[in-house]
Amino acid sequence: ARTLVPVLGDQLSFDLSSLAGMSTKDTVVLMMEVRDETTYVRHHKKKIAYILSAMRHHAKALVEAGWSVDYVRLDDPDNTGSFTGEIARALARHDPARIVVTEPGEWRVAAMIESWQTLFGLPVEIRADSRFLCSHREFEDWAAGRRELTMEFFYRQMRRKTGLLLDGDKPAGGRWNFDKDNREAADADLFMPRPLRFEPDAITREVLVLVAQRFADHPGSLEGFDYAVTAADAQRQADSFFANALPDFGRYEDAMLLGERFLWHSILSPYLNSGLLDPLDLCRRAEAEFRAGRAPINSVEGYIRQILGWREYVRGIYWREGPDYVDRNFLDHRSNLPEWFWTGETRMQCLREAIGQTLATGHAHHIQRLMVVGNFALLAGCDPKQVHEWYLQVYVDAYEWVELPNTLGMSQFGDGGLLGSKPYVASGAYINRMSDYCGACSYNVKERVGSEACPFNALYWHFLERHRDKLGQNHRLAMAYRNWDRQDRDSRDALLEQARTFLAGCSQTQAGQS
Ligand code: FAD
Ligand code: DLZ
Ligand code: SF4
Repeated sequence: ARTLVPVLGDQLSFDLSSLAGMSTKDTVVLMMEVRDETTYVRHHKKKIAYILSAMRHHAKALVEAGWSVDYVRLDDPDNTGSFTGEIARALARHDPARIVVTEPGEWRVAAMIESWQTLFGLPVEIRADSRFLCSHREFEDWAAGRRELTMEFFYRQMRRKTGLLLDGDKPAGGRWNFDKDNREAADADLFMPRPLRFEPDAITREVLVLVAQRFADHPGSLEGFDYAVTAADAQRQADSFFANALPDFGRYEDAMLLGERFLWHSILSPYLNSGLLDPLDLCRRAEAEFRAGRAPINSVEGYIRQILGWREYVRGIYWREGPDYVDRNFLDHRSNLPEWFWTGETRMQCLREAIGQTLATGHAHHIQRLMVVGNFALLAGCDPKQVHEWYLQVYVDAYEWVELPNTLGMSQFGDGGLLGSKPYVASGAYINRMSDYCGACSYNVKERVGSEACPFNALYWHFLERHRDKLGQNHRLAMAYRNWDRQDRDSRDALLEQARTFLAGCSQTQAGQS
């Protein structure tokens, strides 16, 4: 009997659990470009182009490997615009005996898939996503009974489970974590590694035209589209990272430089999250670089920790916390995002860089997301759900399972500190230490009050003061509160007034949301 296997846009892997053990003879793979997925938030144009082009290339590769693929295009006149509508049409075309599908990456789609069995009256088998290294059950077992879900302990368990960077039962290099060695600022360097760029082929060019026509009102630009859209090209990008950037990845992991979008980062997250690359494979390759003496332990351990630790951990949190995690707002933040989140047009050079680059390319690296954009939104008291929707829209690597815990949890403290014991807030001094942005800014990072003063400075103290009831007892903030309380009343009043004036002037409209 025939089986219908829907393959979603972030399931572009050959070793997908839904295809395991299936015969190419009795299986129809269904791939669906649908309006609802392109608009449940107004995704960045490059994100839509990347996903549709990668889907079309993957369908071609599946056909070449002998699978029967039924591919529904966005501009198909009968396209119903939703996964459920397209399943209904596919059932009429193929009359299968059952549906087998790999679990999706978000609650919204999971609910849809769970409705199919009753709705269509045929068996629907939902398989675990074996591309992740930690199952839901395993995460639950790890989390059960713990007071704090500390990533570091989860990560050590994952190291033991996979055997990555272990010498016997000891961590390679003598420590589990080399983060202390990874906080250097970088100087502009002509010999900085550059990621590969991929020229759009005929399939991508056709998608670019479609996206330009249909999604003209979505944020971001299509200009200079250079993402890899096939597994082979994504592998080439990975090869280039391991050969050129991994050795200094750790050292400069938190650094930021004007005009430099990539630094020593891998820029592989879009490919990992949509299935073109495999996380365990990347971790093993990184370890091989260390074992061969080509990359130091601080870089390799740091890189593996991001994938084996953070990536798996945030996914565990997402599914454990449930569909209403998105509504948490521990600090009761209510402000709208400033309008310039959709243009990058602000006097603050650091935000201009991070947001400008994001709108141009659909990518920013971790410290830009956390300590520039996220830090600002948190200090300014922006509604964490709006912040979440912005991140989900603008980053090419953003799917809810990974984006939401990072944004609402880690960055905005919306869950009250599930992922980190204190909010990630910092004054201008941190940004100045880790970047060369402030030298190019018309604000003065050393000033605290007045029209030239860096807004982060007053906002930082304003944040602490307004949340004293919720954060005043947090021992990791004790020093910050002591520093605040030591300042004389006039200075404190001036700082609070400075912050209030800035916040009032921040154009608090909700552009881009309509
Ligand atoms: P590298 O610096 O080269 O890191 C290696 C890999 O580790 C990445 O490719 C990624 O797969 C993984 N990784 C690193 N940090 C994290 C993390 N915190 N959570 C999960 N995986 C991690 N990452 C996403 O993949 N999608 C998102 O939507 C996303 N949203 C974020 C939102 C905020 C507010 C913050 C602070 C971080 C977010 N991240 C997200 C994590 C991180 O910023 C990106 O994974 C990283 O910038 C991707 O670039 P890269 O591939 O060059 O990463
Ligand atoms: C993000 C996205 C977009 C923009 N478009 C599609 C699409 O047309 N078809 C599809 O199958 N998937 C798309 N996706 C990815 C899905 O939204 C993703 O599979 C869900 O978020 C579940 O993880
Ligand atoms: Fe950003 Fe302040 Fe530095 Fe300007 S001075 S770049 S606003 S941290």
